[in-house]
Amino acid sequence: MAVEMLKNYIGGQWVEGSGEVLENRNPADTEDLICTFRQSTPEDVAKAVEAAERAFHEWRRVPAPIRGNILRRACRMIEEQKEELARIQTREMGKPLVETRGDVQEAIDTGYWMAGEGRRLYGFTTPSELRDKWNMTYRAPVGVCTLITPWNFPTAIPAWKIFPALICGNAVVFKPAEDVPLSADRLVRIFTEAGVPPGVINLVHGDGAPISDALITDPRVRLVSFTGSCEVGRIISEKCGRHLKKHSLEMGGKNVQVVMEDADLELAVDGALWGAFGTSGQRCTATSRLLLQEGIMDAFMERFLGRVRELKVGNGLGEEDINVGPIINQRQLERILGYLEKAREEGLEPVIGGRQLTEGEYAKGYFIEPTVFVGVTPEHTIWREEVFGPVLAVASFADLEEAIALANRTTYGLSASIYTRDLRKAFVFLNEVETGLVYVNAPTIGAESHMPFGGVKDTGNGHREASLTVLEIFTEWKAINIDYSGSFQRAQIDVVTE
Ligand code: UN1
Repeated sequence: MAVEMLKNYIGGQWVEGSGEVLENRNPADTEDLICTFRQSTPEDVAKAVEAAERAFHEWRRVPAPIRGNILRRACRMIEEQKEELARIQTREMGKPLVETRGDVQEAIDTGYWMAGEGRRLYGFTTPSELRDKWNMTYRAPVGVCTLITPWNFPTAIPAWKIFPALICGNAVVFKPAEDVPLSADRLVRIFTEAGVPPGVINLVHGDGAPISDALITDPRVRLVSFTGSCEVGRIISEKCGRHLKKHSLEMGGKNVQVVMEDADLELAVDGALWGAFGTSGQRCTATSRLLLQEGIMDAFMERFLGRVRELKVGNGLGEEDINVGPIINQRQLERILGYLEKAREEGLEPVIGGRQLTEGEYAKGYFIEPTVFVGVTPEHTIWREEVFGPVLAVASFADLEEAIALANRTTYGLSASIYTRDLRKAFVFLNEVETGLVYVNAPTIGAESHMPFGGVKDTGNGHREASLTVLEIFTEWKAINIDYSGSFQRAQIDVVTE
């Protein structure tokens, strides 16, 4: 069967990009060519922005509950196609089916939540200090939004951005990661078939760097929403800053799981295993540091390493019991191997794992063994930098105070978890740890779509996706003042004080 050549979607038309042909291959088996597509050029992006700008003015006038009906239809279609979308994801980016089904489910949950928002989008009314004057507010759309999304959640993260953007009345230019173009294609098809009008959602494929100016600095683009690395986020933020664009960034993490001596160790082992090695550690919420109280260090590590040894690494499309899929691509593989090398240069030796898997079933993919380093300190590179791979740094601590200090010894601030049976310790930790998400007796991954998602410090720039907080990103407050007194009244000046 001929390999499908994906197209961009601009102004309601499927059109080929103008740049070079790129390939989309399965990271578990690089002989599996999934589809091809063309790199978009700045001209392609400009057309998408133009189409979005034109469509925006119609779409923003569609009553929000009606926009909600269209989005609800899209949710139903995603639900119907859940298994197919999950399989596409696994083939494109490798995480096991159990996880890609969860990814699609996260998109469905977000979609229904946001479709319902069409009948809320609450503003507020408030008294005026002047007589016979009414003050009220509402949420207006921002305009054309550029959405730049990563490959690790190929349906969920685009959905986190597209659903709220559309319910609020914005039009979007969607630039998915070049590793997952097929998931993006299928998602956009669903929105169009559900009735999202032409131009309201536009899709441009390819590597972001050559088209970043077109995506970001075009005067018609009002907002950029990005999920990805800090490195790219900074570039985007600089461009947005210079051009005064609203922008929301959701970036890296160096997430910690703390285990106190009083914890349920089995539970904590389950948590660390899933947090560190789920999605092969390729989550911004992945557990990359594990802090163990001294008294349980040995007992915990014995159980934990036993379980790490049992993890099945492989092609997520194969048997259902695969726990750890491949690394997304050659570049990331090399990056992770570079961190392993660096750790060794800095005097660390893995207590388990530490190698690329290249034999047999692994020969055609990008696989790395689940890897654990013990005795890692804040001076080590793997303590400080986000590896985005199946690599866990373990250290011990004496008491809660030290655990909190160590947890906060990072420039990132996304997710943190503590395992303890002591309520007081849990509360002290959740208050003192510098992250946007905190878990008690649960792993650092697994955020729900109706809770604010995002972090502090270098993880973000002050926004929260998901839940109601995402509306702050995709709307602008309009403050309305209606003076029906018929007289000339000045605020602060013509105020009747008694
Ligand atoms: C990400 O890794 O970018 O909390 C998002 C979680 C998922 C989302 C992760 N619900 O791990």
